Amino acid sequence: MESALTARDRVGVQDFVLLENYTSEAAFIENLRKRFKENLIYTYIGSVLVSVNPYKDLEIYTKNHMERYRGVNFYEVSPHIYAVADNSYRSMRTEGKDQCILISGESGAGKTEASKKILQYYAVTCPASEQVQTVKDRLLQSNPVLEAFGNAKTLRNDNSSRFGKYMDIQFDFKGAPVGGHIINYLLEKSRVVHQNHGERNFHIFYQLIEGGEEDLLRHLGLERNPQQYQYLIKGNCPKVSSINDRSDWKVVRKALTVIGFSENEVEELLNIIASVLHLGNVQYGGEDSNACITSDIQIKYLPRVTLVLSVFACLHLSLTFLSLCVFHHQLMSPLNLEQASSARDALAKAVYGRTFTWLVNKINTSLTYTVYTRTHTNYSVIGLLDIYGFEVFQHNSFEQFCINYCNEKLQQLFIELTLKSEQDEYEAEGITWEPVQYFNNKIICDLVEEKFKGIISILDEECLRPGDASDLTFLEKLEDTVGGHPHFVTHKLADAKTRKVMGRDEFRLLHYAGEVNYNVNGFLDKNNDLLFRNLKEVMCMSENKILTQCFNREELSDKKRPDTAATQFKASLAKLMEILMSKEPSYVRCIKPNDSKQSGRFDEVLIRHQVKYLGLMENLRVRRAGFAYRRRYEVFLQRYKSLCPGTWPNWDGKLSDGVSTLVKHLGYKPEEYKMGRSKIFIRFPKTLFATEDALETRKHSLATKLQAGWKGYS
Ligand code: AD9
Ligand code: MG
Repeated sequence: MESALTARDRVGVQDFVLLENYTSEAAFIENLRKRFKENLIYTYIGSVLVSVNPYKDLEIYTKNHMERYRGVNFYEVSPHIYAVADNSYRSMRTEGKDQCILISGESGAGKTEASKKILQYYAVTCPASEQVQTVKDRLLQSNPVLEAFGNAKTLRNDNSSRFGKYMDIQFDFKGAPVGGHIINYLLEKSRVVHQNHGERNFHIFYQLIEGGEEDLLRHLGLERNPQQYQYLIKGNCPKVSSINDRSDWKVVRKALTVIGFSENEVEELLNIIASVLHLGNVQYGGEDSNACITSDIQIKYLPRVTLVLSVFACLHLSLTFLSLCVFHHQLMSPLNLEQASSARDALAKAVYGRTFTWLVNKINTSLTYTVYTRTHTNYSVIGLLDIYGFEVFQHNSFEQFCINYCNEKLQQLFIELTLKSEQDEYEAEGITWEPVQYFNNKIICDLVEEKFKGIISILDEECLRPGDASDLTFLEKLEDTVGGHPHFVTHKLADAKTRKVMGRDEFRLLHYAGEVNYNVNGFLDKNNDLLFRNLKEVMCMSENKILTQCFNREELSDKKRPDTAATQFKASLAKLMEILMSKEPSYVRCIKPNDSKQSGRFDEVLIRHQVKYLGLMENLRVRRAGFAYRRRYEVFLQRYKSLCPGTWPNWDGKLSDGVSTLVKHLGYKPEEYKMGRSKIFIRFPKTLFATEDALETRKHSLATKLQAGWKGYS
C-alpha cells in the first residue's frame, strides 16, 4: 500500500491551497507538472478549478464518471469539471441562487471543450420529460452550428472560437433544463476577407464546399474547390488534418434541422454564405489603384452575387460609386480601385457578421422556455461564459485591445467576488476577517473606459472628428490626455530601455497580467466599422428574408451615427458584468501545456506565462490569506473520528464538541485552527497532512492486524 506521503510526492496535492510553500511559483508549477504526468489534468485552488489541456482523449468523461460526481460534495472526490458542474447545479437547487461558470484561458487551452463537457453533464444527469429532451437536444446541437459559423483554424487552435459566448441554461423547479439563451460578443469579422498564413476562414465555407450536395452547389453556383475563392486562399491552408469538413457538414446540416430551421431558412442562409464567396471574387480591372472605376468596367462574378443574394438593384453601382447627399441632392462620386475593394470587403464583413447575429437570435428563439406555447420567466439559471483569454502577440491591434480590456473587467469581477465570498464566509461563520492586500485593477479599467478621459472616449472622438484625424493623431491625443497615467506608455514617453522595444506607432498598457504594446494602425477604421449607406440600401432591398432582417430600413432613416465598435463592446461588457454580478460564480482556469498541440509535453516557460496571466498566484494568495482548509463539522468528524477514542465509533453530542474533542486529542495548537458556526478552519496544510498521515497509518496497521488474524485463524 502506498502511504499518503509518497502518493503526495508522486501526484502532488489536489488543491493548491495545500502547498506548503504557497507563495512560490516554482512549487505551483511543480505540482501542476506532477499531476499532468499522471494524467491528472484538474487541480483546485479552493473552489477554482485549474485545468491543463491533455491534448488526448482521457477516459474520464464517461457516464460512470458523471454518476460518480452526481450529488457528491466537492471535496469528497478528485477534482473534475463535473464536480464544478454538479456543485453549481446543487447550489442552484438548494439555495435557489442563479449560478454562473466562468471559463478563461488562452487560445487552445480548452475553454470550449470544458463548456461542452458541462453542457453534456447537465444533458445526461438532469431529469427529462419528452419536452425537456427536445430542449436538451437543441442546447447540444447549438454547439456544432455556432462552431461552424464562428470558429476557424488558427495557428494556435484548429477549432478556435472567434467570438465570445455567454450561454444561460434555464432550469425549471424540478431541476430539468427547459430553455437557454446565448449572447455573442465581438465576432472576428476581418477573418471573412483575410486570413494569416496557415489559418483558415470560418469552418462553414469549407464544410459547404466539401460536403454540400451536387445539386446544392450547382444552385449556389459554387465549385467544389476552396482554391477557387479569393476569400479562402489567403492563408494557403485549405485542408487541416484534424478536421473532416465533409462529415462536419453532415453534422451541421442535421443540427440546423434539430434546432428548428425550416428548409427555406437553410436555403437563404446558404445563399448568403455562397454570396460572400462570390463577392470575394469580384475583381475590378485596371492596374492603377488611384484611377476611378466607371460602371462600364466589367465586374467579374458580380452577377453571381446579385443572383444568390436576390438583390437585383444597383449592387453594381454601389460597389463602384459612393452616393453622397449634398444640400439635399444625391451625388454619385466614383471610387478608385482601393476604395472599391475595401467597399466590397466591408460589405462581405457586414453581411457575414450580421448573419451570425441573426443565427444566434434564431437559436435563441428555438431555446426559448415555453410551457404550452407561453413564454415563462420563472426559472433558475446556470450561465456559462466561454470567452477569449488574454492575447499578447508580436503585433497587437484593436482586437487584442478589446479582448484584453474584457479580461481586465473579468479580473476585476473575480477579485471583487472572490474576496467578497471569502469575507462573507468568515462573517457567516463568526470568524474575524483579516484584510488581504491585493492589486485592484480598477485603475486600468478606468484608463480604458472612463467617460471623456478614457482611451475609448478619445478614440471615438478622433473617429468623429472631421478633417485630418488619423491613427497617429489618435496616438498624439492619447499622449496629451492619459500620458501621465502610471499604466500607459508610448515611445515618446518611455525610458530609453523601453523605447528600444516599442514602435513610434504603438502605445503600451501595463495590464494586471503584464505589458502589451498595441499598434495604432487601423484603430480608427476598425472602430468606425462603416458601411457605405448605398450598400446598406441595396441590402434592404434584397428578397432574401434573412438579409432584410439583418439590414432594416429603420437603420437608414436613423440620422444618428451608430455607436462605434469599441463603444458597443464596452456597453455589452457592462451588461455582461451586471449579469455575472447577479449570480454566484464558479471559475475554471484553462492552461495550454505547449504550442505544438502535443499530448504529454509540459512546456514550463509557456505554462509559467499563463499562470501569471491568469492571475493564479494572486488567487492562491487571497485564498490562503486566512485559512488553507475548511470543512463542515460533520464531514470532518466522519473522516477522522476513528483517530480518537472519544469520538469513535460514534459521537452523540453536538458536532462542534465532537470536532473539539477530536482535534484536542490530535494535539492541534490553538493558533492552528478556528471553530466557526458550522465549519472548522485550519490555518496550515501541514496540520491537515499530519492528520491525513495518521489516518493512513491507522488503516495500514488495521489491515496488517486483520491479515495476521486471518493467518492465525487459518
Ligand atoms: V480558443 O480561445 O476558442 O482558440 P479554447 O476554446 O480554449 O481555444 P478548445 O476548447 O477549442 O480551446 O481546445 C483546443 C483543443 O484541445 C480541442 O480541439 C481538443 O483537441 C483539445 N482539448 C481541449 N480540452 C480537452 C480535454 N479536456 N480532453 C482532450 C482536449 N482534449
Ligand atoms: Mg474556444
